[in-house]
Amino acid sequence: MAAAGVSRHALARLPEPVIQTSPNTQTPLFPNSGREYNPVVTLNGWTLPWRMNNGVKEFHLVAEPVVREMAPGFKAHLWGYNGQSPGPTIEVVEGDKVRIFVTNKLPEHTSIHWHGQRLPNGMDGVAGLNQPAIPSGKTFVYEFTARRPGTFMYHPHADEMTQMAMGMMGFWVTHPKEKHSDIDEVNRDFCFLLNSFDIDPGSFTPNPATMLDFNIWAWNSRVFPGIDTLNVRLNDKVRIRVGNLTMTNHPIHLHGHEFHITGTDGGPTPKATRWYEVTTDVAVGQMRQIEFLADEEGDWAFHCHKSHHTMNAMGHDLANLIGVDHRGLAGKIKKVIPDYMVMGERGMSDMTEMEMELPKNTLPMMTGDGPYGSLEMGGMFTVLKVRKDQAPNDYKNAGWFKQPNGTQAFEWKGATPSPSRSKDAGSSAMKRMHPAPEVEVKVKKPSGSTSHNH
Ligand SMILES: [Cu+2]
Repeated sequence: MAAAGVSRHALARLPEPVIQTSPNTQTPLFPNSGREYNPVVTLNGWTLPWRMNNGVKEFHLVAEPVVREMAPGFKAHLWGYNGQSPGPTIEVVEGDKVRIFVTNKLPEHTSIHWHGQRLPNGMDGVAGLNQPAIPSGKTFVYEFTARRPGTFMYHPHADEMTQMAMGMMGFWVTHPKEKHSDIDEVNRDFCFLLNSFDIDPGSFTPNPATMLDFNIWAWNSRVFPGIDTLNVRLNDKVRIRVGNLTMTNHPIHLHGHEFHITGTDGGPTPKATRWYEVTTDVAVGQMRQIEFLADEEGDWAFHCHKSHHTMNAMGHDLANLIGVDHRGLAGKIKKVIPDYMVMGERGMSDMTEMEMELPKNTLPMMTGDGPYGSLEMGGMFTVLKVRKDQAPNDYKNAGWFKQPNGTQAFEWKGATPSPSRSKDAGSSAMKRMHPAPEVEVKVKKPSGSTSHNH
């Protein structure tokens, strides 16, 4: 059994599981036993407390159905650990002996794989390969030593497609036991997982059979405007750790600063191999650690660069009506088909103005008000807030940044001469062999939303 090596004494003293009910970012958990380290801050999450038992750090994870508030007004029925999806972050120190009790309160069997860790083969958590699956109602024990420092995650390796589609995952950080030449000390250390769901507008439970066509793009099972901001002090050294448990890649992009990739789930990157980036792609099953000096004050966007990943649930196959005047049409169609939705003729920002009635428990596709209007964002988007008066270890949101006079884009009130355009650019460089007739591409006429044409 996977419990091999665990004494009956230890099993008899199962630690009380700690359950979290809040989806808010919790203050960092400073260690009150074991070795010292600088704790991480889990975005819209928390770190699991432990107890020491004869020199072993003991944790208790409970796999169970949870209700996760993904943003105010939008709750999802997910599976997770200890009351939340994702589960709590586990933080240990390199060399720590760790014992994790896993209680299965799901309606089906499960297991936990400790992604990226060096450990005995029987602790790797692949059900059927390394251990029998943990049946519903049973508790298994995993024991290993956290052998290398770094950024890791955990997730089931039993009915994976269902269980990850339902939100079962968590973060793991192993802090270095001593100064490490490739691991710098930082002032702020954030972490979160990228996850995705397929939740039909108006419903609560993800479709676990979905393979690629997800419609909710989340960070730690939260979507903008529900994702907390990253609040830092001017000139803080900041680390952000990101893991990808969705089924596609995410180019994560930070505004206003350049960062180094200082580590992956394979360990810290040697300093000589680092170069500056402002976007880093996090592939499926990968983790990336980015680090930068927050030396520019302001509210800086931080998001996935796939533009449909910064949107919330939308009906699929929307008719493209850009350039088509459908004023008055949507209202008439909505009398017949109440949830009729069209892409606006001037782009999708129309839709945020249309104030369409949405099914219950559905967020608008693009939302979130800023100091200057709608941000027209959803999904994988939040803000890095750099402030000179943010106190050390204060993670509170300081509100909107007030740009100093003369440092903000403004409306030009002077004359606007029409731009001169080159009439034959291109044709002089490469002449057409057979002159083609001028063709204008026709836009599709409104024929009803194809997802609702029943
Ligand atoms: Cu993305």
